[in-house]
Amino acid sequence: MTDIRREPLKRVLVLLPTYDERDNLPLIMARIRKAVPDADVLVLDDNSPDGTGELADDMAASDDHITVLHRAGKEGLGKAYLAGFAWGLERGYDALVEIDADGSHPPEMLPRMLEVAGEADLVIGSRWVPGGSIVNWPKSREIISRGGNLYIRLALGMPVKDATAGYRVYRACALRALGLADVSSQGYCFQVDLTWRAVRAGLVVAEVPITFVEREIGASKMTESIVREAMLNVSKWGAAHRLDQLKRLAGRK
Ligand SMILES: Nc1nc2c(ncn2[C@@H]2O[C@H](COP(=O)(O)OP(=O)(O)OP(=O)(O)O)[C@@H](O)[C@H]2O)c(=O)[nH]1
Ligand SMILES: [Mg+2]
Repeated sequence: MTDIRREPLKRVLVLLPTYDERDNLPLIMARIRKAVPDADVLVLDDNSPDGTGELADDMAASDDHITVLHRAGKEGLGKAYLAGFAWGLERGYDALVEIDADGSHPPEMLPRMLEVAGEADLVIGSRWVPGGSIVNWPKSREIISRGGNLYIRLALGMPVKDATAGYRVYRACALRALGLADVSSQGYCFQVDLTWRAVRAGLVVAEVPITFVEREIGASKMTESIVREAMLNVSKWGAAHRLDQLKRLAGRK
C-alpha cells in the first residue's frame, strides 16, 4: 500500500469539459453551483464551434467561482482532463472532480461523493453498484457498458464495478501518485487507465451509486473507435499484468 496522507478536503475544483454543449452549459453550471457552492468550476472548452466557450466566458465574468480554459481545438476528453488536472494541481486544490456537461452525472450527488472522498483517494459515481441505475439508455448501450466492465474486471483482476465511469472525485495527492505524464489514452480508456493506475498504486477506490441520465440535449461524442481502443488496451494491460504475476511466482521458486 502506498502511504498517502489524507489532508482535509477544503478546496474543490470541478472540471467541466465541453464540446458543443451550448444548450447544456447553463443548466449543468446552475446545478453544480447550487450543489457545491464553495467549489470552483473550470470549464475546459476545446474551441467548440457552437460558441460554448464564449458563453462560458460570459458566465465567468459574473461569477468568481468560474474560470474557462480555452484550448485550441478538439483533442478528446482525456487531453482536456489532463490539462485541467495540471491547472488544478498547480493551484493547490485538494480535490478535483470529473463531470460531464450533458447532465448525465447528477451534481446533486457531489456532496456525498466528496464526503466519501474523506476516506478514499478516488471516488467513482457508479452505475453498476447496488443502488446505481441508468435512465433512458437503449438496451444495446447497457450491454456494452455492463459487458465492457465485466471484461475489464476479469482481464485486470480489479474489483471496481464501473471502471469506465466518467463521474469522479480525485484527491490531489492521489492524482500526483498516478504518473499522469505518460497517459495517452482517450475516452472510456482514459477512465479505465486512471482506475488501473490507482489500483496498482495501492490507492483506496470507492464507488458511490448514482442515477446516470442519458443526455437529452446535444449530440453524443461517443464513437465505436473509443470502445475498441478501450478493449484493446485493457487486453494488453491484462496480459502484461498476468505475465508479471507469473514472473513473480517463478522468481519465488
Ligand atoms: N473539451 C472537450 N470536451 C469533450 C470532448 N469530447 C467530449 N467532450 C465532453 O465530454 C463530456 C462527455 O462526452 P459525451 O459526448 O457525453 O460522451 P459520452 O458521455 O461518453 O456519450 P453519451 O453517453 O452518448 O453522451 C461532455 O461534457 C462533452 O462535451 C473533447 O474533445 N474536448
Ligand atoms: Mg454523455
